[in-house]
Amino acid sequence: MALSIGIVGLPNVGKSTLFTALTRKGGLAANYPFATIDPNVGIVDVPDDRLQVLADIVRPGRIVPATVEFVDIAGLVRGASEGEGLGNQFLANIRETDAICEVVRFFSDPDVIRHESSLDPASDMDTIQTELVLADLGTLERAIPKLEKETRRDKANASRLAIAQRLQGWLNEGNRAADLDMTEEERVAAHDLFLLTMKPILYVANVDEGALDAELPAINGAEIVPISAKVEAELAELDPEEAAEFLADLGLAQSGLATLAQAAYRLLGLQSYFTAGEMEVKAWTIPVGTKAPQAAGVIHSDFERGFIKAQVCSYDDYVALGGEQGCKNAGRLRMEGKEYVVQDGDVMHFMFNV
Ligand SMILES: Nc1nc2c(ncn2[C@@H]2O[C@H](COP(=O)(O)OP(=O)(O)OP(=O)(O)O)[C@@H](O)[C@H]2O)c(=O)[nH]1
Ligand SMILES: [Mg+2]
Repeated sequence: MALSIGIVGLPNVGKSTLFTALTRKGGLAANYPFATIDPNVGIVDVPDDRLQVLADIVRPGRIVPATVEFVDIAGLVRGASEGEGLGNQFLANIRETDAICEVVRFFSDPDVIRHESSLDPASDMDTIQTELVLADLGTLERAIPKLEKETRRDKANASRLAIAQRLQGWLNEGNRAADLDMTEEERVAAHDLFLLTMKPILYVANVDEGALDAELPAINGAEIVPISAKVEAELAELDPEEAAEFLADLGLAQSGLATLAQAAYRLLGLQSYFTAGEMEVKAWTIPVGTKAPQAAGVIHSDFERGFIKAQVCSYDDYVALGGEQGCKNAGRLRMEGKEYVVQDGDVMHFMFNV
């Protein structure tokens, strides 16, 4: 299952421009079929230069990158929870995503009209936070009576009700659900409420072309990734060589989309390991700290259930020693068991028995 990210922001800040650039890029990428489930959902490759390096060694039939699913929705405005603008019904489309990416307008183009509730980045971010919090309060208002009923029927539900009530108080003070002090167990219960402010959030500053290399100060304590949606839209039209040239002209090492995908990985504490064979070289997404059996389970639940051991080569060794045989000859091919914590870039081969 691909990691999924919902895009939010005020109207006219460049959400759809960025989304279109993202998905067009995905459409061009070599092997993953760009799957549009509906017009507002796009699956995008996570750029990772290491895949090509591995492919140059293994010469596989294909390269399969990790993917991220982006969901584009209409702009939120101040008062959306009370039906202003298009209201906030479409927030339902992003309730089940893993994270939220908020696009904030930094570009100056006077031809692009600012929505009346848009002033400057800091206040725009406050507006969106308020609307997300209000949407969550609406969710809780519907969930709590149900949980009360369930608790009357079965006392085992009391803890779920209690965390919902605590969250309600916390959100009423304007806070994000994720910032509430919760036990691991409460977090799991809270997760079932599908609150938007429970999700990790990533801020994208949609900046002017000329401001791409400028350092952005943290706003409201949040790290913010500068991207030009306009540049990304142009890049998405180019073939790879032209795109590289264009990026070089702008003084950039990689596209904003690559930066965005990487930032999402970092935010969510994710990393990749690889499988490399004749058929394919493939990146698999796992949370940092995942042990070998669970990492195997990302490929197939049987791999986890019947896990015996994993043959592991670090990415650096694999590349330096020219592949699996080279690692073996140099004694750098390791056999690891159930407790092995998979490292970013590990080239893995699982042995299992079901
Ligand atoms: N100059 C400039 N214009 C941009 C940039 N990004 C988007 N625009 C323009 O801003 C307008 C709105 O862009 P959209 O991507 O449709 O904005 P949106 O956030 O999806 O808006 P809603 O769907 O209405 O909420 C379009 O005319 C874009 O061409 C940018 O980086 N620079
Ligand atoms: Mg849009």
